[in-house]
Amino acid sequence: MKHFAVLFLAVLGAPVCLMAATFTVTIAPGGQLVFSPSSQTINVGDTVMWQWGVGTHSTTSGSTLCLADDRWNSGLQVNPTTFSVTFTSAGTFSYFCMLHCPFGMTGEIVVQEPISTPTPTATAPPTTTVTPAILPATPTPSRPGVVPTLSPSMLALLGLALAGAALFLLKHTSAS
Ligand SMILES: [Cu+2]
Repeated sequence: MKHFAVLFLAVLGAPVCLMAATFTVTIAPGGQLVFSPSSQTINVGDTVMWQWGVGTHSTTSGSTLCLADDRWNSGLQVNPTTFSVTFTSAGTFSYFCMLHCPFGMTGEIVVQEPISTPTPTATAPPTTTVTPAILPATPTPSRPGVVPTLSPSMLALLGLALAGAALFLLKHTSAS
């Protein structure tokens, strides 16, 4: 669905701002000491929303050795609680539950660079197109006899007309 939207935007040539998505991770569904899913892959700019299930838990960023790294920490919460983090850089971010990390209650968020970021090709320098005004116009033949577009019959007609005009002028100049 998201990809269709992105494609649609790309086709339209609209400025590509990837539509951020929100992924839900359930904390201890049914009271199990797990994050579900334990590994969630998202794109940069997406948001993960943790939703508390059964029991008291936290989502606390840090290594699987249960050491917090202070990227985020919901603190201990119970249902109904949600806690959201928007990821603005790529990487793999581990986290755990403060209470149950020793029981293996850990998870990770894998943040990828968006796969299809069409680089805007419209920014190609438009200065490469030479403005036609600067170009010297193709010289038009100034001699009337060599106009190549006239067919021989047209030339004959023109000759006749010229001859007529000459005769006409000759007649009038001699009459005066
Ligand atoms: Cu817990």
